[in-house]
Amino acid sequence: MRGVVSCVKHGGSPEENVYSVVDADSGSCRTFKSTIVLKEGELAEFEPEDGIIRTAAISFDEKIAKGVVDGAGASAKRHVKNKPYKHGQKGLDDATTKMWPKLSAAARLFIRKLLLGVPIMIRFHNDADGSSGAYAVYKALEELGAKTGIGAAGNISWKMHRSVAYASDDASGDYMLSNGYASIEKPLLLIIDFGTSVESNSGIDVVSKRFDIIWLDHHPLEKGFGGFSLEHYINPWQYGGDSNYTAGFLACTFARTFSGVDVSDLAEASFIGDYSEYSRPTESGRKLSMLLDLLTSDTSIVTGARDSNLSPEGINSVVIDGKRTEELLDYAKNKLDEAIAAALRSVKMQKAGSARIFIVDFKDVRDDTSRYPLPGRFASKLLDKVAELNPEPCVVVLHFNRFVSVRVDKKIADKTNLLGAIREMKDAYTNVDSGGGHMSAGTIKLSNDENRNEIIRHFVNTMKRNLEA
Ligand SMILES: [Mn+2]
Repeated sequence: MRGVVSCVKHGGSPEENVYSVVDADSGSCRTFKSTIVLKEGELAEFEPEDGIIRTAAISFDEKIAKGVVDGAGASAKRHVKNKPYKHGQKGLDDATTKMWPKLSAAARLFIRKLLLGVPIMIRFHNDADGSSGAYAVYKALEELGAKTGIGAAGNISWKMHRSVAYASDDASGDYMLSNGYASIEKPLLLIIDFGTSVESNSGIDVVSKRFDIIWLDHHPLEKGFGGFSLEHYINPWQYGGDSNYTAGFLACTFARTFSGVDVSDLAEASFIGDYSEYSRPTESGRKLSMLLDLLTSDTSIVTGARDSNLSPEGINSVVIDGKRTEELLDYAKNKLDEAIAAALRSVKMQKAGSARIFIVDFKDVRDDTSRYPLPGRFASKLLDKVAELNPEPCVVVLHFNRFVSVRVDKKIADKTNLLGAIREMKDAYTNVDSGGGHMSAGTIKLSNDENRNEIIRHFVNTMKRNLEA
């Protein structure tokens, strides 16, 4: 049979190369080893049932190569649904309908890359929201593969991302990874649930020519962010929605453009994880959210190693094991209860107009032997707790080494103007080097901690001034 080499994954030596070959007649993509060295775009003869290419009439036929790419494009189109998915909540569905042309265009690109065996890199934020989105895409791909065989030869890599910015280091890593491949089309980068901070601009600069990029996000639109100029940048804020339309839900919707897989629990897990007003908690959604929160905080539970990468496959291995899941949920609950009790013992409170600001040093909360809970997400849970105990609207400021995490009761989010206060700190101090987030959740990161206490004091006073105005 005859096919076009669509992607070469370079091994340590040429014999270890893995070739993705698209059958010129059927359009299906498979991987082969080869006894001769081939280049992307070349025609190869191969035996259908053999995993090795031995005889290859190597040539380059532009017409056949173009036919293969066009065929993948046409096939991708057939796999993407025209009719917008409906969740049954107006705010969500209105935004989904407006976004659908963008989402389905992105999905057509995604499926085409998949059909061609071109490298796909998927980065997702390491929280319940980002990981539920990645897991939904994973499940959709599994279903698509089982039904059609598409993606079996996929060069897909997953990377859990521990920050809200796509820094130039991250981009260099992706760039280097892509150097391990040669393909007839650009590789694809899919980003799920990163922020819109300008700190990502340098990373975007590094990869924007090298990759086609699909960027699914739901953070407020920050001025100067370079991601907006990407062709496949999709954010509900641009379509009448807001942060309550979670990135996890957006990725679930993206997955639904080409798959009928049931990801409703994952959508709910993302709503719970990001405190979305669209949350209609179910028992299974609640459990999944807590489990994803735990696994993305402490990867050693899945991989055995701290700070290691976590893939949706790893998440899936736990989710399908009911007994292990229950044990882990108990463990998470105990850890969280201990941390809340410790925080309530050490918290400092300040009055700010009719609101209250609670300041906590995370060192008093969790020891360093464990990764769970992580400070940012713990700040959200602590806000829930202090809101339960206080009739006044509350703000939580939690600091941990060079990080300051803030959570604000939604009722006073406008008045607190958290994002404005963060910007003020950036302007006032040279060592405040990243920060941002949502109106009711944000983080400041310091490049060094020489004037840490002064910055925290100034920051709290700024929010206090806003609240008292
Ligand atoms: Mn999110």
